[in-house]
Amino acid sequence: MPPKIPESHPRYRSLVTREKLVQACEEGLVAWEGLLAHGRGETFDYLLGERSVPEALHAEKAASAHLLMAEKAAISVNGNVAVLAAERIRRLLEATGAVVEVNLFHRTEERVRRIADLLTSTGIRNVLGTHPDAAIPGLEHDRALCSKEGIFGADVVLIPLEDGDRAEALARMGKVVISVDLNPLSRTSREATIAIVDEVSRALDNMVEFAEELKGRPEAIRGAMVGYEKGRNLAGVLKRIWENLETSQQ
Ligand code: PTJ
Repeated sequence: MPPKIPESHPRYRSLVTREKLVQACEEGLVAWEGLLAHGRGETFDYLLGERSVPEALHAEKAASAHLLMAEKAAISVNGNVAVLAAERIRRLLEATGAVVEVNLFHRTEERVRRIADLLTSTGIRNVLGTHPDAAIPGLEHDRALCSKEGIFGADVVLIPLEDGDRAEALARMGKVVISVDLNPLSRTSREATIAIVDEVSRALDNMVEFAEELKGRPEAIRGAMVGYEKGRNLAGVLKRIWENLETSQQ
């Protein structure tokens, strides 16, 4: 058993999240590399003040609008996302009508099955990814594997905590690619159509709220879609980081 973290610790939530991921690694749900990815994410979250900045909310609203307007939307889930936000994924699926697919960078059949089981345990039906029948063109290796019914056939894909290479390959397929990545400089953020720079749990909570607010309101949906401009949005995020660093020196 890991040592119990006292609730009085000022970084209690962050420490509990770390413990959760370490334990999930030991149980074979999260890849060990997922811990490195989490550490990188935490750094950027510090720099952003550990909150959903206005640019993130703007991108999240646009993303929810795209998910609602999609002919077929798919949400890609990896080890980190399943452990941090399985329940939120379920709520977003219900709010948008998207499908979910387990899609791993460090793919093993065992881990795909465990993650699918975790998603199913939240009440999600039809978790895709356990029987891939297609491959993302231009990617070597098992990380290209996906399902026709899910990511391969979707016109809009949500890819939280994605590798840049795969984000680029999905964009090349002509899909609307929505990333969630705390690093505004990552290749994933650069390659996505909509780049959400926010912590994944907060981002999904906000997206559920926006989807519920926008549902059945085509004018508002269109407004959210056209009101987003990625370059301007990412520049705003970087400016905010810069300003936070400057004020922390005072
Ligand atoms: O489960 P697998 O095998 O599919 O592997 C998943 C990881 C995340 C290990 C894999 O996709 C990977 O190596 O990703 P990268 O290339 O390290 O990118 C992950 C990105 O997510 C980094 O840019 C981090 O800043 C960001 N990130 C990490 N934790 C969070 C995050 N963004 C939002 N919320 C987080 N909690």
